[in-house]
Amino acid sequence: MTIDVATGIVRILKQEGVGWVSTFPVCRVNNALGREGVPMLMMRDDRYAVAVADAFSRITAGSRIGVCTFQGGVNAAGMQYAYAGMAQAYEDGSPVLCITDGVPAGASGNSQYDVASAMKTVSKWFGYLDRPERTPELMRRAFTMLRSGRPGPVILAIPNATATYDETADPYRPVKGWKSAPDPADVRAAVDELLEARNPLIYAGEGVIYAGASEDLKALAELVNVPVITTLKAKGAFPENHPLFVGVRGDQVAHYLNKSDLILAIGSSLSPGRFSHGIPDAAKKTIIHCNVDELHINKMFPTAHAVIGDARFTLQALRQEVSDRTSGAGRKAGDVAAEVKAARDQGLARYRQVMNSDETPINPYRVYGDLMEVLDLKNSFVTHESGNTRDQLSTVFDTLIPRGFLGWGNVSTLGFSLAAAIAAKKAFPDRTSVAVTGEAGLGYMLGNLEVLLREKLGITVVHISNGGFAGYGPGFWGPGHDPFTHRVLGPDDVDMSKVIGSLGFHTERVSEPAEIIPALRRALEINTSGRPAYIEFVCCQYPVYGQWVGRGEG
Ligand SMILES: Cc1ncc(C[n+]2csc(CCOP(=O)(O)OP(=O)(O)O)c2C)c(N)n1
Ligand SMILES: [Mg+2]
Repeated sequence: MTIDVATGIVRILKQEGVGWVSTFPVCRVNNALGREGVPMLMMRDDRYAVAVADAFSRITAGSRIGVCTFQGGVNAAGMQYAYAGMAQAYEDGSPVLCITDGVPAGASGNSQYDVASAMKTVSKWFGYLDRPERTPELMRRAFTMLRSGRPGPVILAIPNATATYDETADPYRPVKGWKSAPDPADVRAAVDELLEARNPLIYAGEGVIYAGASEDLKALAELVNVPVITTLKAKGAFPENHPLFVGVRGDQVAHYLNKSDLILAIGSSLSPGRFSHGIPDAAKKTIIHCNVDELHINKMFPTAHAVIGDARFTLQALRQEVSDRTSGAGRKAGDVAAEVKAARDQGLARYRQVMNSDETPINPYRVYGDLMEVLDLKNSFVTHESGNTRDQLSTVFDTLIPRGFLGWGNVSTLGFSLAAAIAAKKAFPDRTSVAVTGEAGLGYMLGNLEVLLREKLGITVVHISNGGFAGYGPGFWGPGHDPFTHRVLGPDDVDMSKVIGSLGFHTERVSEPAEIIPALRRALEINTSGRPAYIEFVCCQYPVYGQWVGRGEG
C-alpha cells in the first residue's frame, strides 16, 4: 500500500496510543490528522501547542506521550515561536514529541535562521525525514528516545509530507521503551555508606515520578528511617503528610541539608539552577547519586558512589540490600519522625500563621490555605506560575499524590500553568484542575483562554492579583531586588473578572478573606459542567517564601 508520509506518521501515532495532538497552524501533517480522525487541540499560539503536549507527558510521567505540531520549514515563524516551549521542555527533561515541517532539500540557504542547528539545541534527538520510506524508521527511533533513558523532547522535521512510500515494506510495531537495573556492586557500596551514616537525607527528584517509583521511595525511606526532601519538579513524589517528609524548601529543608552527612540523591540531576538547592558543604558530605544515566554524575558535586539505573529498580535493589543486611530490621535511628515534625512546625510556623490571616488586601497564603481546604487533595491537580505563586505554593502546598501538584521550572516560562492545567484535565478528566497565577502569567495566557471555552475544559484559574511583579518590587522586609521594574495596573485600575467574564468564563472578584472558600467552591462546582472559571483574589504583595539552600547568591 502506497501512502503519503503525513498519513504514515499519523497511523503510527495511532499505533502508539496517541489520542490527540495539540497544534497551531499550520503543519503539513495536520490534514492527515484530520483525515485519520485524530482530534487536534487547537491552541492560540505555537508555544502553547508545545507546552500543552509537554505538560501532558509530564503529568502522565511519560506513560502517555504528548504530541504537538507547528509550522516549520523556510521562514518558520511558528517554529521560532515554539522554540520557547521546546527550550523549556528540554531544560526540564520532558518527553514530548514535536512534529514540524522541515526545510525542503535545496532550500537550506533560503533563510537566515538555521533550523536544524536551533532544533538540536533543544532536543534529546532531532530527526530529519530525508526520504519518505524512512518514516517507520524515524518514528521508531523517536518513540525509543521518548520511552527510554533520560526523558527529553524529540523533534521530527518533515520536509515533504506528501511524498509517498510503501507502508507494507517496513511494517511499524509500537515501541515498548526499555529500562536498566543497577550494578549490584554499586548497590552494595551505597548501602555500606547508608548504614554507616549518622544523618543521611534522601533527596528525591523527578526521575522517581517518571519511574513510577513513589511507593518504592516510601518503602525505602521507612525501612532506613531517613527523612526525605523532594525537588520542585518532584513535588508529590513522596506523600507530604508522611512523618518522614521534610519539605521542598524552607528553613526545615535548609536545616536537614546542612546537617546531613550523606545525601542519597535519586532521580535528580543535583544541578542547582534558579529553582533548586545546592548541596551546602558538599565536600564534607558523602553523595550517593542514583540516576538513570551518567550525565549528571560528578557534575557539580563529587559523587562518592553512583548507582546507575531506573529509579524504581534502584530503589527496590537498595531496599532489598538493606533488608538482607539487617534481617529485615532496617536502619536503627532515633525518633526521626518526631525531629522532622519539630523542624517542620518551626519552619512552617510563619506561613501557617498567615494561612489564617484575616487581613485585607488578602494575604496570598490565606488563598493557598483555603484552596487546600476546598480541594480533595487525592483527586485534584494544582500548578503554580512563575513568580511568587511558585515560590509560595512550593513552600506550603501539601501534595499527597504524584502529580497532585506540578512543580516546573529549571526554565520556568511564564504562562505554563494554563498549559499544565489543560493537560491535567486531558489526562485526568475527573480531577479538579487549578492554575494559580500572578498578573504576568495571566498576561501570557489571555489569548489562550478561548481554548477552554471552545473545548469545554472546566479549569479554574486563580489569580493572586497584587498589582505588580511582586517578587521584584519593594520587598516585604526590604528594598526589593528590582523595584524599578515591578509595577503594572492592578485591581484598583482594571477589573479582570469583568474582562474574562465577557469571554464567557464564570468569574468572581474576591476582596474578603471569608469569601475565598465559597468562591472557590462555586468555581469548582461550575467546572464540573465543563465551564472554566477565573477568580481574582485581591491580594497584598507578600514576597515571603522558603529559600533555596547553598547557591551562593539569592
Ligand atoms: C517568559 C518569561 N520571562 C520572564 C520571566 C521572569 N519572571 C519571573 S516571575 C515574573 C513576574 C511575576 O509577576 P506576577 O505574575 O505578578 O507574580 P507575583 O510575583 O506578583 O505573584 C517575571 C517577569 C519568566 N519567568 N518567564
Ligand atoms: Mg503580581
